Amino acid sequence: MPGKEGVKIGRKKEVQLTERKEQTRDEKIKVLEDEISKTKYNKKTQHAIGLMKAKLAMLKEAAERRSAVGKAKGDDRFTVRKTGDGAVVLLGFPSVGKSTLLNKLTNAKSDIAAYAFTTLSAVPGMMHHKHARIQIIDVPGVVSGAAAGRGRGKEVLGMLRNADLILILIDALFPQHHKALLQEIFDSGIRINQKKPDVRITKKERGGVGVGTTVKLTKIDKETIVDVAREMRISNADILIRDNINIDQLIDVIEGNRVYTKALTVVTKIDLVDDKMLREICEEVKPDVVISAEKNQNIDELKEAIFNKMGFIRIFLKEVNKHADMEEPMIIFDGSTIKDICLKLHKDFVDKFRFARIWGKSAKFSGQDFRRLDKVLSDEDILELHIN
Ligand SMILES: Nc1nc2c(ncn2[C@@H]2O[C@H](COP(=O)(O)OP(=O)(O)OP(=O)(O)O)[C@@H](O)[C@H]2O)c(=O)[nH]1
Ligand SMILES: [Mg+2]
Repeated sequence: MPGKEGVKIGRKKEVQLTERKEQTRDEKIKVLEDEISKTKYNKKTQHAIGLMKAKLAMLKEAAERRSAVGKAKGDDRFTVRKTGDGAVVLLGFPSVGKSTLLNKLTNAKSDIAAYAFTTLSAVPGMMHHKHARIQIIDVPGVVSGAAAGRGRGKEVLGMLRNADLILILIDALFPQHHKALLQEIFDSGIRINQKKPDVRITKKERGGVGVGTTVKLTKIDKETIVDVAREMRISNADILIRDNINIDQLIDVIEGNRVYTKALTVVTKIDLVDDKMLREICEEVKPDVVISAEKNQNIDELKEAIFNKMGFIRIFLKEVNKHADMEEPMIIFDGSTIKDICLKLHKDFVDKFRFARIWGKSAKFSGQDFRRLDKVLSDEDILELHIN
């Protein structure tokens, strides 16, 4: 039957064509990446770099959309219920010592072995430090190309999106892994230790792209902003910029799905190197803490660093006509409001809230009344909630 044959040939061709299209996209990405890394950034090259980065972002987004098609979502092994005052994810190459560290920081018992990919799912444990309960989550190791889907890369990097803090673990014997890990984090749309840039884009029907600024822009000029926006299919919009942003930050804002998370860099297995080597590694990696989980070196320092980086404040709760409980503070993120405390105590408290009385830095005088749930609290405030 000639008809059927025709369909068959047609399909084959179609497959070949898609493969070819795939290749050309990858090739284009490679060419752009090479070109960007070769081009030195200055006032003259800024516009060209901006356009290349915008093109690259669009190509990567298209590749991402393609690879997401038909992928099973919501793998149970990577679903961890968030509990405690904050969550930390341990990120590193296979065998860097993630599970060994989890077991040292918490009461968890994650499998440890000398071969790669021992851990195959997300394993949570609870760390207790200075009244805070911090959830630590061990995950499988990632490798280069994780963000593009290698190994369980997508699932692991996806977990980072919900973390309050990422621990970037580098094996003392492989400091070169640091750069590769940072690249994977960046490629999965996570920005570490960066403030979300204050840029507002309001799309409109016509009139082209208008740029307004409240600060002096020194890293990108208006022409580049307009052309990067156009390249990323924004042809009519008002862009209001309140931070001295660079090209990457502009692209982040236009793409929109970025996550801004804190991170600490930790060198592991320092018992395997001598002092001189360790100094060289620190020079290269600039870690926040260096540890040996196996030899119990600097584990308390790491706990302290995690606690500090989380940016917690302590709130002492007081019942009406009683003294405040100054022994056990509530631990909550800096910038939290009365509402956040209510939510943490009981879900009904928000609806039943009448007012709160505060002693401490947030109050102008001792025992000041606040009727607004969005009142921001300070470290060591004493809070008396009046609930219906
Ligand atoms: N010398 C030394 N070895 C360590 C240290 N921490 C872990 N190891 C060893 O390194 C190997 C891997 O440790 P794991 O904790 O399983 O590493 P992991 O990062 O969880 O590995 P995956 O789950 O496979 O990604 C084991 O043989 C551990 O005993 C350390 O501080 N010093
Ligand atoms: Mg492990």
